[in-house]
Amino acid sequence: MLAKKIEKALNEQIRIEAESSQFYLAMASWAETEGLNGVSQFLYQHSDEERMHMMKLIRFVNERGGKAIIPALTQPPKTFDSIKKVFENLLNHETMVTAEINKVVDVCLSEKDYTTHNFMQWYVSEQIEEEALARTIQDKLNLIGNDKGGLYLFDRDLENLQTEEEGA
Ligand code: OFO
Repeated sequence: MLAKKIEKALNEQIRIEAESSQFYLAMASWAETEGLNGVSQFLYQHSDEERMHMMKLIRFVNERGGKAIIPALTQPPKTFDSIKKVFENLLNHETMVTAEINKVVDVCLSEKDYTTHNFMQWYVSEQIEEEALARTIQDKLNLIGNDKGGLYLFDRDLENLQTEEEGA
């Protein structure tokens, strides 16, 4: 049985993953309307991954005798200033998510819930990867600056990345 504190922390994390999914969905849709197909595919997939993160938590809470709460969603931004801004937002968002995951891990330790602590390790590793990827993309965009040709290639690279992953 989950302690109330743990259940609360996990439900908060469910909300955060749902918000992440919505946020990236808004970015993906905006990028698509800007003709950035590679970027939008990347972000659509990222949005799907966040939904999967939320689902894993929902299933865990319910399996452990708690009650998962399906959250209301806030409206994400409708437009973004630039592709650079999109990925800045993404990195900042992931940094915030990492801090939130760490808070859940802290609660697990203080409540001595080693099962949930073990379950949360998947999220700890996932955040390392997500932050690293977001930083790599940020570095690329900094190199490109305002070069339109560079942005074109960047978009194509992200498109190819998706195709490779789908083929893998
Ligand atoms: Fe769920 O990992 Fe990103 O936010």
